[in-house]
Amino acid sequence: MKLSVIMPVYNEIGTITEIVRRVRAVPLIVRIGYGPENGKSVELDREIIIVDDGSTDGTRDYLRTLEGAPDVKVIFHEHNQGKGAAVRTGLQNATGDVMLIQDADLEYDPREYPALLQPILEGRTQVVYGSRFRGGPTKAMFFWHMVGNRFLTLMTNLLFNTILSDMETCYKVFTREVAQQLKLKAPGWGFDPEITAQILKLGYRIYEVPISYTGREFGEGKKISWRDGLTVLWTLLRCRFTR
Ligand SMILES: Nc1nc2c(ncn2[C@@H]2O[C@H](COP(=O)(O)OP(=O)(O)OP(=O)(O)O)[C@@H](O)[C@H]2O)c(=O)[nH]1
Ligand SMILES: [Mg+2]
Repeated sequence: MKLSVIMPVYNEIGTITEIVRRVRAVPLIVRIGYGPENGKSVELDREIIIVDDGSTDGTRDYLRTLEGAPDVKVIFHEHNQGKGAAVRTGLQNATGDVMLIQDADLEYDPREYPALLQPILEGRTQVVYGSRFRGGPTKAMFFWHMVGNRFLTLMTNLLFNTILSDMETCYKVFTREVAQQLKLKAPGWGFDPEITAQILKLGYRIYEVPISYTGREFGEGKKISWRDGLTVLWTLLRCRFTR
């Protein structure tokens, strides 16, 4: 069984080397099942699909040094298109049985992959989201970001009759079967609401696993702003009320 880590990257020269190191370093050993010795361990193969979204800060030079590595596939977008477009390119090139989205900053911790994979490998679900709001250790960040996050997740729950705690999380993990049914088109920040809406409309229930979160400061490259929240809200409504 193989995991495809899909990594969208745009101007992340400060973190790209370290995140690639961390993704490569984490053992993909997952404990599953009950049984006499508390189940068995399954080890997954991995491929890392890195999609550079038109970076201009030197990220591309580093990524070129990875070309030819057996575990990494690097794809370069000619121009910046947005996270959604980068993830879509990644999914088109992924060959794994399970897909996992990994941002190229250091806000999320790859050591949590086994916990995220376990419900899928045990056959309990086809989709897992890592939630920053289910009791994991998290760095306390900005008040208004929390309000925005809660509001957008609440809207998702209202529109699609579910009880997610973190729709906007980067850690979205799903099987190839789910990936093949997605028809993603939002190029930018519409990615998270669009994929969530499509998954829920297909009838899948999302399984949430608590994760840690080490948010970065604006000085460290944080780019999200309140305007992006409007894109998310609009995407939720579009996906709910159109086909
Ligand atoms: N901001 C931005 N990120 C992109 C784009 N294309 C790909 N990405 C990548 O998408 C991932 C998410 O972007 P982030 O800027 O970290 O988004 P976020 O975590 O919601 O917000 P901040 O970390 O607060 O900026 C990162 O790996 C980016 O490098 C793009 O056009 N703009
Ligand atoms: Mg980030």
